[in-house]
Amino acid sequence: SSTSLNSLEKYADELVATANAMVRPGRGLLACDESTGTVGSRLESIGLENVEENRRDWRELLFRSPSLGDYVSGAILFEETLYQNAADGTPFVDVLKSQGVIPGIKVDTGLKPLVGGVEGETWCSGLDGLYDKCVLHYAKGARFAKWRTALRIDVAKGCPTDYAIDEAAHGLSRYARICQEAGLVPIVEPEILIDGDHDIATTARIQEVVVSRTYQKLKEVGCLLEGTLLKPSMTVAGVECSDKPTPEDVAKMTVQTLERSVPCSVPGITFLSGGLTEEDSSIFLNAINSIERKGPWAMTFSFSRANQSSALKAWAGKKENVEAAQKALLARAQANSEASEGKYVAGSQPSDQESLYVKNYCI
Ligand code: 5MM
Repeated sequence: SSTSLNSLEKYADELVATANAMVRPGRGLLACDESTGTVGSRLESIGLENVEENRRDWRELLFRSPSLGDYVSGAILFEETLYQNAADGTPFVDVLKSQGVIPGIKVDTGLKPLVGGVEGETWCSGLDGLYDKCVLHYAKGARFAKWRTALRIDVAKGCPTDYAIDEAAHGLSRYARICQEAGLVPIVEPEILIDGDHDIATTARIQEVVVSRTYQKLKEVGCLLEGTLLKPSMTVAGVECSDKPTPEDVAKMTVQTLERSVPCSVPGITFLSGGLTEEDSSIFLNAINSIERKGPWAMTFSFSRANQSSALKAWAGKKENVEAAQKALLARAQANSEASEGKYVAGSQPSDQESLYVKNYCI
């Protein structure tokens, strides 16, 4: 490989400009980088077969939503989608660019069992050949990348183990540095799964360690933090915890956790939705942006399920429903855009109230 370890200067200005453009006011990210299996279960839920044409039609519906760029600055794509064309032959990259949406690419190759950890712990794969793939993705038009690693909380079993946290931080830092060498802004995603009955204070305590360790490693490998983004989970209680925090509790604990662990050189924090409902995701994001804080970063959305769920149902795989589905997507995109500025009025946009929680969302 032609990787040079000292070539960050080549892309430094561009990385910083891209990262800042992605979190400019009122904008967030549409995560639609479901791997083939995951998008397949979404399509199957509306009675469609998991074939390339259906995956293309679904993504085309999303990308052609009128004025998507008013709310969305970037779309995270699976590799198939980055290199795919719309039905009329227009490359998806061009469809997105014409909407003012920056194409991005999921470059991790999935979670694997962490041998030596506690049963159920995982590590994130994808470093092999990563630099050369990033060079190709950049040439195709991608300007940022994503790598999701997931940690579970199970206090009785000692999870996450130190080993799992170290491995997560190590993988994220190596990925981030490699992406920057190739001109892609790395989105650093250490997800804390919501599975479990732990309280919000436990999540906060563990997340603070995970995020702090991640930045320690990012600094060790010489990442340009101004050209990175963080994609964390919001600091919530486990899904089975009987003590449900209010949106104000979530906002307070999320901001406190991130203020204790994220350097101020990072331009933005783009939250995942992690199984929260569409409306809760927007309400929590709005609360986060409504309280006083010291942290200087933009705090916005990078939701997958909480951006797409009602749109998918409205579509139901039928041509005549495309417009209704696009309206549903734009409703949530607008809600989340408003929430990113602390201006969302709960219930002012339609949502499906269904739980989007998927047990053990890490395989
Ligand atoms: C869209 O799903 C992404 C890829 O997952 P798979 O490789 O398992 O298909 C996932 O990384 C997603 O971007 C994040 O989990 C955020 O999505 P949510 O639904 O939690 O907002």
